[in-house]
Amino acid sequence: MTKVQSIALLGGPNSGKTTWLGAVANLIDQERLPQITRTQLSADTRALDRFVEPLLEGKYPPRTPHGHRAPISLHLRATQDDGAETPFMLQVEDFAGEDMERVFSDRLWPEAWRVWSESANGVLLFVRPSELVPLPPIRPPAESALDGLLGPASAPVQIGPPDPTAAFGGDYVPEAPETPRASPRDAQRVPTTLALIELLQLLRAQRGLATGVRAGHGLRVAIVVTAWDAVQDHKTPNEWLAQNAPILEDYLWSNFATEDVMRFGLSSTGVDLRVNGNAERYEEDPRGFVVWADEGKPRREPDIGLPMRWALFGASALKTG
Ligand SMILES: Nc1nc2c(ncn2[C@@H]2O[C@H](COP(=O)(O)OP(=O)(O)O)[C@@H](O)[C@H]2O)c(=O)[nH]1
Ligand SMILES: [Mg+2]
Repeated sequence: MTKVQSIALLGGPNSGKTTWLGAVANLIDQERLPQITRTQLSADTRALDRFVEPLLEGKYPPRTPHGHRAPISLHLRATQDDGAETPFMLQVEDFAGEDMERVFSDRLWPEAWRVWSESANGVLLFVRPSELVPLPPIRPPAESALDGLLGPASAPVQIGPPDPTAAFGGDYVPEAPETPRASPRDAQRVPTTLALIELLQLLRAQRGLATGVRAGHGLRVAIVVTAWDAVQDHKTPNEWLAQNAPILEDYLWSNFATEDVMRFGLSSTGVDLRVNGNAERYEEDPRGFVVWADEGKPRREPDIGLPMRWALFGASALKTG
């Protein structure tokens, strides 16, 4: 018997995982998700209902309380155009900030991560733009970015005549203002792109792949930029990632075959349900959409299950629609 394929959905807290799962489950139940059906009802069905119910009322599922997060596995089946049926398992895992910090500080992987990382045939990595923790800036931020944070800026120091003591009086100190120092109270969070790269490094290590080797290895990686309905100034997720996650793009380029990597923009709910009037709109038509770049041009489909089918079948999944 062939091994059941497995797709891992990973993302930090608030990256949109629960919303997507709830929306997918809702559409499957209504038989409105192209080519995807459920094969088994399991204990996870109840967990899933908790995500679906708020969506049916046009609300985002409540945040999973800390400490109650548990991995979820769904047994699904994809049916291709030729009728071939592929059963697969969708495994969903939060990577909490503190788990990620331990990975970086102690090189310790949570046991659960090892389990899915060994079996995954494909991964969906969720990134929500408003939750992106950026890399620390290389250059000091522009003065204008510090407005309000540091209080009013001091008057620019003039070099050469006129004599500064004339303008500032006897208290004038001829020194450039000090650069603010990092303090222990500053929030320390692992930058999102580094966390994603680290997860991909784990997947590669499980497969004995050295860094910088671009071998064909049967592992597809979909980077899914969520809440895409809120992204205004980029036409494709490729453009957004190139601008906001260049280090991740470099890493993907040097470690994966191009056909094994795909970028999606995903809106699980199509609109922001928190904006007036949108909840009613969503209740009438609970469809979201997916956007991807097709030879550089944006393509859009209402099929939010597409990233899953791409992870299973690759480019052939994108021909439908
Ligand atoms: N505009 C918009 N916001 C979304 C969408 N999906 C999720 N969100 C927002 O992201 C928040 C966190 O989503 P959630 O699915 O709970 O993230 P999780 O922690 O990864 O499970 C939600 O409460 C929404 O505010 C979407 O498709 N569009
Ligand atoms: Mg969640």
